[in-house]
Order: sequence, then structure tokens, then C-alpha cells
Amino acid sequence: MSKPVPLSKLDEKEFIVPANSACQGCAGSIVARIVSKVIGEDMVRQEVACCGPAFGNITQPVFYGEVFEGAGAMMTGFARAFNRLGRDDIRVTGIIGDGGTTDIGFQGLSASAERNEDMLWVCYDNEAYMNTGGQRSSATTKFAATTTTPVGEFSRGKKERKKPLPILVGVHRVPYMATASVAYPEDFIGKLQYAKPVKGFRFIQVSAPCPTGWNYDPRYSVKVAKEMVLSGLWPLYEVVEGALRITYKPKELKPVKDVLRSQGRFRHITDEEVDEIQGEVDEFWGRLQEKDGGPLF
Ligand SMILES: Cc1ncc(C[n+]2csc(CCOP(=O)(O)OP(=O)(O)O)c2C)c(N)n1
Repeated sequence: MSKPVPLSKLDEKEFIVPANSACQGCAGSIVARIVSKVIGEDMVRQEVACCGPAFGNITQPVFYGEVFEGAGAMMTGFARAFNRLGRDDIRVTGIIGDGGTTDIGFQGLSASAERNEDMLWVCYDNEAYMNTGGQRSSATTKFAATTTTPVGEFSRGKKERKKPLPILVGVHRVPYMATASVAYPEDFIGKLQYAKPVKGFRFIQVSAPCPTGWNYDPRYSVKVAKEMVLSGLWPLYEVVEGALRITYKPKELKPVKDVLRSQGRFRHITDEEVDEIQGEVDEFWGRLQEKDGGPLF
């Protein structure tokens, strides 16, 4: 089980180069910075055609997969090759967007998880295809306005619910699965440190708000991420060998209404639509609490 690790315990060495082409307030770059500091010199990372190559100006070796759907296959190949060379010290680590994870990369993710390949897959979840202009993904929250689900006479934003990817990965019974948030770096660092030496498939999905796609002031990325955790829109939990544990329990969940309306992508939603999301959040949080400390299924 992971334990939160204070920021002060983090290695001072930086791998991410300050000058990069991230948008202002990019939370994905916070993810890349933390992952590279925790995994350190031993990291060889996988990127695909996400925003990652723009914000992840990292000085560790990278193998960049042009093939957007190919992260799982590429990481499998590299993990096995390093293993064959006796280089078990090298951590094959993906820093991959939600489109490259929950949609286009899903078959490779599931196949790698099923084969328990030796890799750490970190999904920075900005809830859309941001690199190509903010199109919806299966990780987009219901009712969000995106460039392919605009709000207008015939559309109320995204029609479908967010895909429950952490649970889907968890049911593969992989050695480690967790959710994390850029607003809770100590929890995130603890999870990375726990996952780092584990052999086999490890997965962390990190909430990484995107001011460009979500339409809020870039200075508030961490605040937005924090409110999502405090409202239950983004619960923090982990599944270790099939056992679930909530890693941060707000005393009482904040109502989702103000949290949603502070993001431009939800500015249009009606009270009924807010109630629908609130109902789903309450139901999921209830289920997590029931399962806390026991098996995921
Ligand atoms: C098979 C395939 N489909 C579509 C694209 C076009 N494409 C490149 S980047 C991208 C969006 C990536 O979204 P995501 O994985 O969520 O990462 P983000 O851009 O948000 O960092 C898309 C659709 C592609 N390169 N390959």
C-alpha cells in the first residue's frame, strides 16, 4: 500500500527542461515533472502523439511512438528487450494522454495488463484530445462542451458518461492500479514510489486539468484539480493485487455544482444536469466506501 511522501523528500534533480511548448497552466507538465523526478535516472519513457511530447521536454531517454494506438505494444517490446539484456533496473514508463489510453490505446493497454507486462503506464487525464484541438474522449465527463460536442440547439455537450478506466484496469488484477491528482502531489509521489520497484503492470491515472480545453483561468489548474477531489468527481484510491483502498477521504464531499460551473466547459449545465452528475458521484463514492479495505470485485 502506498504512503504519502512529502514534497521535501523529492530528489532535487530536475529532468524536465523549463522551456517547452506547454500551454500556460498545463497540469500534464506537472505530471511529467513528478513522474520523472520519482522514477529518476532509470526511466526510459514512452510517449505517443499526445501533448506529452510538447510539455514533456524531459532529459531522460525517450522512445517516441508515432503510432498513437501502439503504446502498449511498444512498451512491451522495450520491457522485454531490457529484461533480455538483464537490465531490470530500467523502468519502462509511459506518460500518455487519456485518448492514447482509454480510447485509441485501449486494446494495447488491456493486452499488456492481461499479460502483466513489466511497465508503468501513467495516464495524464485532461479529459479530451487536447493536442488536436480539444475533441471529446471516452474520459470526458458527461455534459462537457468540447469541440466535437459543442453546446447548441441540438447538443447539451458530451452525451455519454466518463469511462471508468481505473476500475477496468483494476479488474485485470494487475499488481498495482491507482488514481492520483496534481493537486495531491504527496499522495501521487507515494503511489509512484510504491509502484516503481513492483514487477509487472502498474497503472496510475492522474487528473490533469487543461485550462485551454476546459476554459478556465490557467492560474487555477491545481485549484480545479483539488475541487474535483474534494467533490468526489475524482476520488483518490488504489487497487493492490485486487484489494481496494481509498487513499484520501474528504470529511464530507463538496457539492459538484460550483466545481462544475467554475469550468467553462460546464458553464451551460442546468440544475437537472448537475443533479444527474451529483447522483452518479454519490453512488460511486458510496460503492468505493463499501469496498474500501476489501476486494474490488
Ligand atoms: C490512430 C490515430 N488517430 C488519430 C490521431 C490524431 N491524433 C494525434 S494526437 C491526438 C489527440 C491525443 O489525445 P490524448 O491522448 O488525450 O492526449 P492529449 O493530446 O490530450 O495530450 C489525436 C487524435 C493519430 N495520430 N493516430
